[in-house]
Amino acid sequence: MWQKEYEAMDRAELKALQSKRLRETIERVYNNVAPYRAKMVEMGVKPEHIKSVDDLHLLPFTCKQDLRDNYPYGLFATPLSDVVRIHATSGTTGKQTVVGYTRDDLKVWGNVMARTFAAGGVTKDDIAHVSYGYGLFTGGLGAHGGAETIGCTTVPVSTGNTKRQIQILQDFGCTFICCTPSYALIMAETMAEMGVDPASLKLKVGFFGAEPWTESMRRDIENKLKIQTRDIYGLSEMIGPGVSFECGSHCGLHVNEDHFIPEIIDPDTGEVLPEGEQGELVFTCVTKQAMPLIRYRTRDITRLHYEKCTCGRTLVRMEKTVGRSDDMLIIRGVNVFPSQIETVLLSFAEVAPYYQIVVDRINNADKLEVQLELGENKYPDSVSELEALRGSIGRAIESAIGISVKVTIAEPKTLPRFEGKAKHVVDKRVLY
Ligand code: DLL
Repeated sequence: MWQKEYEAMDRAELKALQSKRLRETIERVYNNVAPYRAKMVEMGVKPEHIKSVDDLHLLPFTCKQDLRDNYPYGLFATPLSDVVRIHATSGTTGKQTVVGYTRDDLKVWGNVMARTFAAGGVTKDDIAHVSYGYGLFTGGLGAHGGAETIGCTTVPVSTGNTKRQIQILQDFGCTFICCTPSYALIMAETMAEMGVDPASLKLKVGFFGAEPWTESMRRDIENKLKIQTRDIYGLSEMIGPGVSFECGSHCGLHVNEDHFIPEIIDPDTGEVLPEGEQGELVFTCVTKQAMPLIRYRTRDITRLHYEKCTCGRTLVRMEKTVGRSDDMLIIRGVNVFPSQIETVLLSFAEVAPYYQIVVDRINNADKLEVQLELGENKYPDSVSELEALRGSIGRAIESAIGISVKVTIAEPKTLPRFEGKAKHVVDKRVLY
């Protein structure tokens, strides 16, 4: 599944291919996606102005807000009857960011994920253990599609029940694993508790992503699980996992540029930055049928390197991302915006506008706590009433963001007050 004809393509030929695909995509979105046509008309850009990738800067940006404004299907470029799959991820409010795939899009997805796995040495004789969540999140089904495209025996384990996962690893003889890097560490810890020696497993390599992780976490996972590791990056708005992947040289993640054209911009001005500079990563989909996004602002901060890699690939390499230019938190692989929590809190008449969102990583698992105060005269008289209120706030937050939360009702006037910009998020996680 190493697709040399694309992965090691001469860069001039790659540019010609990207330019052709870009022209076709712009023509399609202009004709089929009203919000894009409106933006282009407003900027005075017509499809015929876009001759090559050098003209990308003429096109409008897309951001999460555009997906929200056109919720759920307003940015689709094909009729819904051609869309065979929907995925979704949290948006900045309670509304999800919805993405769609045609049958061909799923084929492309399977293909880019197959490249990802092949770069880690996977062949059809391997057995995949997929512990990314299956469902609206793209991790589970994305990895699943790639493993099946290669022809691997694919085990759709999904998340949770770590002891059972380890039993499956042992009994089914899985040779590679796909999950978040923090879950890999939880697995290692659980194996130690269960007295399972990782070296006795058939696992050879793991494909970890969906959240930031560092080189020291990599060493830790490799030592504890006795496997090789590969970083995999992606986002639902592009396709899911499969946007970029690491090869054995470990010198950045190769972007599947024949499908996703990257740019680096200054997050404040939107100006395209010169090669090698650090800034916000922006992608344009040039093969997506159902929902081809143009110049999508990922908010992820990184830089790009165009020199050929020692592995032979010519695909550009992006460095591990160093953070985000917005306030999105990634908790246990799930995207959470503080504003989602705030919206829930504000819907309770008893809650005062003083609250803190505390994120920590305890034994490699992300923990989320919301500390709040109640308004004056709003503290109930009985403990049972207080507990009932705490319970309903917790359930409301959980149903808004999809992950569990500990709610703490603090004593009156004990949470910090801010004179300037309020700082509601305390992220104590140390990525070592
Ligand atoms: O997290 C897709 C994915 C699933 C990637 C499984 C890799 C593995 P979203 O839920 O839309 O999609 O979140 C996208 O997650 O903009 C980054 O901020 C972050 N992210 C994803 N992969 C990495 C990574 C999936 N390898 C957002 N390193 C992105 C750092 C990552 N951050």
